[in-house]
Order: sequence, then structure tokens, then C-alpha cells
Amino acid sequence: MKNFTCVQDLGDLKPALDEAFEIKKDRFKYVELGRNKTLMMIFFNSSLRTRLSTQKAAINLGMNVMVLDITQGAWKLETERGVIMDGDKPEHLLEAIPVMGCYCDIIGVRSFARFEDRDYDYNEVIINQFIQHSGRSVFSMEAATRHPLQSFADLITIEEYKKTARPKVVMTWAPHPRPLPQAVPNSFAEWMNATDYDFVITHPEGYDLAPEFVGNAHVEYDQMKAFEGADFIYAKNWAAYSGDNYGVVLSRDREWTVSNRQMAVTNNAYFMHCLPVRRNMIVTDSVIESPQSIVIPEAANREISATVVLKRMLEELK
Ligand code: AN0
Ligand code: CP
Repeated sequence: MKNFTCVQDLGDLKPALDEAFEIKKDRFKYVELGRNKTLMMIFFNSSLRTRLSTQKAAINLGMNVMVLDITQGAWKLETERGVIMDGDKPEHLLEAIPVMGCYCDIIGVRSFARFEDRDYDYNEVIINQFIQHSGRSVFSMEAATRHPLQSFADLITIEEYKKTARPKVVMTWAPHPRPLPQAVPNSFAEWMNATDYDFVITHPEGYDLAPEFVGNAHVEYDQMKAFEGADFIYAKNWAAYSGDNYGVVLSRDREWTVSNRQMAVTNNAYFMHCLPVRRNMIVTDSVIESPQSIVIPEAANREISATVVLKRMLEELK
């Protein structure tokens, strides 16, 4: 695997899951693979889990790691081509990317949607420039439209906890004070659509995701109805995608906060969230602290998904 930005890059999910469980049993099994190889992680946005779990994955594989928070300490970067650079940005991304590529073998990039221009975000301009100009293998640590390391960890978690071959998985919108990207819900939908689970998306009207991510999922605007008989509840906030409302917060309705009221109609569902989560906005204290909450094992699986992805990229370097 040269680059990793979406579910298709991983190919068949079954062997990828087998590899994940093999690594989970012995996370240092491939510690020789990354010897004298360097991972560079570039963050345009904050992170706790991605930063730590990806670094741990690289350690599992015997790699060296460099981390750069591009907005703290590096030169402020111009990202548009053709701009007369007489403002506050001393360096262009088009030089910065190949320079960073000189010092490493694999590059991870976190670059969220900016919500200024939907086409710019949905064309994945930033991560695609890394793919085009770094000369290195590149993977997404959450780009504008997807968060594949998260979705892979989510899939591993569902496979570990599911009690039936074809669980009902419900992704629900929940309120949040600020506009958040669609990357996590887009990506989760993309991965769920690649399985044979019964997958349902529920959100208030106006929050429809891009059709290419919704795919064949069943969309239900009545949250209580969607939750009936669910085996997994996957909560997430996102800002609107549609038309002029792109990046807008249309609702902060706390009726949508996941609480015992909705969990009561599920099939004793497990509660999932990628974290960070705002308590009593997205989910009540009581649900996230309940025995059905698997947010911590879900986060733990980020190390596993990242180890599989880096392992596959290292294998291609050899
Ligand atoms: C980010 C998001 O919603 O995309 C990262 C989640 C992994 N969340 C926040 O910015 C709070
Ligand atoms: N879930 C996730 O990606 O968390 P961070 O934003 O803390 O990396």
C-alpha cells in the first residue's frame, strides 16, 4: 500500500481485520520492519489520540518518529498557488512539502476541512499536494473528508464486540456548540457500507451527508425510531454539508443528546464515539460511564489500526 486515505486503499477488509487481530496478540511481531525508517507526522490541527496512537504504532514497528505541529514553531505556510506572497506567510507549501519529504520515508498528515469552500475541502487539496509533491508514502491522520485510521479502529472494535454476524449499527448526529467537519461521519459511513452490517444514519433534517458517503445506508430522521433494536450506537456531531449551509451549525437541539431515554429502546447497544467528546452535549455522563460504553477500547484500537497501516506501507517500501 503506497498511500492510505480511504477504505479502498486497504483492499479486502477480511485480511486487514485478520492482520489487526494478529498484531493485537503480539504488537511487536514486526519490530524489525521499520528499522532505520522514519515516520514524519504533520499536524495542521490539534490531536491527542492520533498523535499518540500513531507514534506508538511506529514504535511497535521499530521506526523513528518526527512530529511537527505546523502552526506552532514552523513558518506560516501559504497554500494557494499564484499568490503574491507579500503578507504574513514566509513559506509556500509547495517548497515545504518536498523539503519535509527529504527527511523521512512515510508522512502522516492531519488537515481538517476549513469550511471556506466546499469544493476545496472535498477535493482534498492539502493531502493530495502531499501525495503529489513529497515523493513519499502518505497517509491521512484525518483529512478534509475522511478519517480512515479512526474508521478502521471502529470496525475492529465492532468486530470484537458484536454478538451477531450482521449487527445493527446506528450512526447518530448529536449537538455541539461549534461547527465540526464531516470527516468522521463520512468515513465511518464509507467503512460501514463496505461491510454487510445493517447500517442506519440518523440526523435532523438539513444534516444530510454527501451522497457518495451515504451510499446505500438507510437514513432515518426520527432518532428514536433509528435506535430501535440497535446493537451499536455511534454518536458524532457534524456541521451541515448541503449547499449554502456548508459548515453551518443548524441545530443545537439537546433532544438529540444520547441519553438513557434513547439507549432504552436499543438491543442493549454498545455506545461508541471517536473522542474527544463533549459530555452532556453529545452524550450524557450516565451513558458514557455505563458498562455499555466502549469508547476507551475503541480509542485503544487506534494503535492497532495504525500499526496495520504503517506495516503495509513499510512492506511496500522494501
Ligand atoms: C474533530 C472532528 O470532529 O473532526 C476531530 C475528531 C477526531 N473534533 C473536534 O474538532 C472536536
Ligand atoms: N479520535 C481522534 O482522532 O482523536 P484526536 O483528534 O485526539 O487525534
